[in-house]
Amino acid sequence: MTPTITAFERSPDGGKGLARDTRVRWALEEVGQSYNVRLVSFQAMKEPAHLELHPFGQIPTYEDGDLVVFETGAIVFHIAEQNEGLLPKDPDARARAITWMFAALNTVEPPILDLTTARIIEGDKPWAQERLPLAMDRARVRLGQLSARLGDADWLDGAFSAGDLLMVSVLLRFRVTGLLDEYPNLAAYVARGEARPAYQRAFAAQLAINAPAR
Ligand code: GTB
Repeated sequence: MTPTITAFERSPDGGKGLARDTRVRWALEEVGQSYNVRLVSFQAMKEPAHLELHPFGQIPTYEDGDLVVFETGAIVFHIAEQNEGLLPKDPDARARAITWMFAALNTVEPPILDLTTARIIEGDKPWAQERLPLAMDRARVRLGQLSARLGDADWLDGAFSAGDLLMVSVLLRFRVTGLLDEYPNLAAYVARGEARPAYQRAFAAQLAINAPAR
């Protein structure tokens, strides 16, 4: 059966690919799985029909027959488990790739979320100017550690995996802050991810929906 994912009816980023449906599209493209997209408005996301799929009223969701999965980590993991190409077969290499999936979402994504809160959501608060440099420095610590581990390797642990897919997706959100440019190997790593044909197809698909009207 062809799975259906949900995405913003119109993403606030205007098609930069930063909303989280892009990483799910990318995973589906990597494994060659076609998919349908159901677009939801901010209002519809909070209504009972969508809350039945996603208890927190967010996108993306993934439906395949009776199965409903939410949380991008779980969705990408499910896609990787059901198909070849995103997780190594060797059990130890597979465990390490899954470790990088968790690291991307649990250790590297939180500082960018914190930074987004400081820059945008609470950017007009009186304390914002004091808080921002602290959030930037916390992000630098994580990026520095990741940069040291990646070194001059192409991917985090051998061949490209779901761990890289999630890590690149998370790092892309740092680009607007300028922080990525401070770590040339991370900037090159992200560029390698973006150059993958599967990423390009995923990006184009979300852009087709979200590009601002001329
Ligand atoms: N942990 C969940 C996951 O990984 O699936 C987080 C899901 C999530 O935050 N979804 C967001 C959402 O539905 C969309 S992606 N938000 C609506 C709500 O909570 O009411 C977050 C996002 C939104 C916009 C941009 N942007 O404009 O750049 C980037 C990322």
